[in-house]
Amino acid sequence: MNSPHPPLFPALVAAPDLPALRFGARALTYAELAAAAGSLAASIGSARRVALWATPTLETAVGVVAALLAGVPVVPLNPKIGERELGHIVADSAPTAVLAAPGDELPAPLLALERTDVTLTGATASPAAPPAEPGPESPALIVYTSGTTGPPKGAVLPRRALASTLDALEDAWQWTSDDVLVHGLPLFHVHGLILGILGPLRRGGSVRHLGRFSIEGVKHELADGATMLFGVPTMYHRIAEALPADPGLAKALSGARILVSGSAALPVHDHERIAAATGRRVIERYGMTETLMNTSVRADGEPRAGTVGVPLGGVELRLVDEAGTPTADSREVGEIEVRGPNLFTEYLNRPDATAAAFTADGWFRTGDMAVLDDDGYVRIVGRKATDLIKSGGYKIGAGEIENALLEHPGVREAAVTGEPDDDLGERIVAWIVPADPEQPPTDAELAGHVAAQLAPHKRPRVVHHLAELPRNDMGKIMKRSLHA
Ligand code: MCA
Ligand code: AMP
Repeated sequence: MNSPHPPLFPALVAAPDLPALRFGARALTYAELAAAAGSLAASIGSARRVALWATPTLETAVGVVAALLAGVPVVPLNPKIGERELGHIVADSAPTAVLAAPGDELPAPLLALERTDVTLTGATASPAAPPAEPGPESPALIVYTSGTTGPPKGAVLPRRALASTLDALEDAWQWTSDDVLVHGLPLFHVHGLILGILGPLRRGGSVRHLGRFSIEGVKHELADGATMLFGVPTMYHRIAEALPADPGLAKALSGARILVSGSAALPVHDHERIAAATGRRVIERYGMTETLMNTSVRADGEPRAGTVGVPLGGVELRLVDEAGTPTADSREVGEIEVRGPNLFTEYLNRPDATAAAFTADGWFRTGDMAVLDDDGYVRIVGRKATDLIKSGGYKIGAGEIENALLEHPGVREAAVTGEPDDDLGERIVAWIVPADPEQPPTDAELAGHVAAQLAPHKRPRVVHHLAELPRNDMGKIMKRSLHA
């Protein structure tokens, strides 16, 4: 049957012999991927929604492609997720099945779901005719993202958003089927999964995933034919630190076609150290789970450290003041609002939050504060909500950590803030009033508690003990005075 909609991944049929995916020693061509994902798609086709145990493996890539082929919305899960956060996501997204690699041990909340193993064997047979392509508005992925308060919300991303963002990046980065991407990003967020796996597959190029980020891995792959590198600022910071003692790393980076950083701001100092050692300029792009990519420095444009470039094709961007009125002078700080085909549809089961996120005429309120250079380059200068922390490129809500800390029997009161960190951008700091000042919980115990309930990257790195939290007359915690 001919589908009225163009396929998300034309290369599955058009480029059977080309390499598609490589994770360590294991790799798939497009034909092998089409066969593995095609047969999995046939077996999950009747599912309403599937969860995906998103380990950094070939199986995760096959699982997400299969779900997209089948037109079944997929919810990627952090394999280090804690109990409370997993319970919330499973209850909220109500998947009917879970995809995992054979042998993966799944935690309790997933055991009640029908399990489908993602296998790669027998993947050399020629693919069956792919199912009809679902319509552009049908949901492709549901990606959970933190807010200032409450548990994470599921951003529903339609196929149209994936296609439009990846095609806008094709244009901005001159991204082609000849490109070979290397990265070691986690596969349960937009950056690693949508840009880092689905991006190369949409172009008909290939990706080599490192399993986990390492400088050695980056160096090896860039010296061995990889043309592009994606990373969060923490990764580029570690590269900048390693460069002086590692001429091989400088050489490998200088041979890359394009080095891209995103998920948080890359400090100008790291930009400069990398440029000085390699002669290459890292370019930044700016996105969000809800909006996919909004802006980027273009491959054919002027790289400008400290900026995230210009709006991508199809994306409208404006700055507004506190009243929501577009600023008259773009050199004044305003909140970034965006509109375009790259946007999500809604927060799952949260019409209230969805309504609050958009203006009446469809602009999405990003919460990011910026100014524009005279030629339209966007400079992000901060964030509206102080209760959102970006650590290692992960967005983390202070409220969810406070709630988890308050559940610990040794904690009477808790406040969470972010403070500058050279490596992580920001580190999570917990301020607690112990239930028993004589026997306060240890820092390691509190970090372990948060890691087990939420996720390891949400654990506090520093814990301060106070006799009481500073509060105003209304009883509200005055977080600004904590660091003082
Ligand atoms: C330490 N660990 C613990 C504990 N303490 N585990 C459990 N309980 C504890 N108490 C473990 C960690 O799990 C980890 O295990 C190891 O110790 C070290 O962890 P950590 O120090 O936290 O981090 P790291 O390994 O040094 O990671 C830095 C990183 C990482 C690699 C940069 O933060 C990262 O991958 N960031 C990427 C975030 C990202 O992709 N964001 C995109 C979302 P083990 O060693 O086993 O791992 S933003 C997005 O998508 C938007 C659209 C955008 O614009 O991109
Ligand atoms: P997330 O919700 O995890 O998708 O994170 C989205 C947020 O990351 C944005 O709202 C920005 O605050 C931040 N972000 C992403 N890319 C950049 C960048 N290149 N520079 C500064 N902040 C960024």
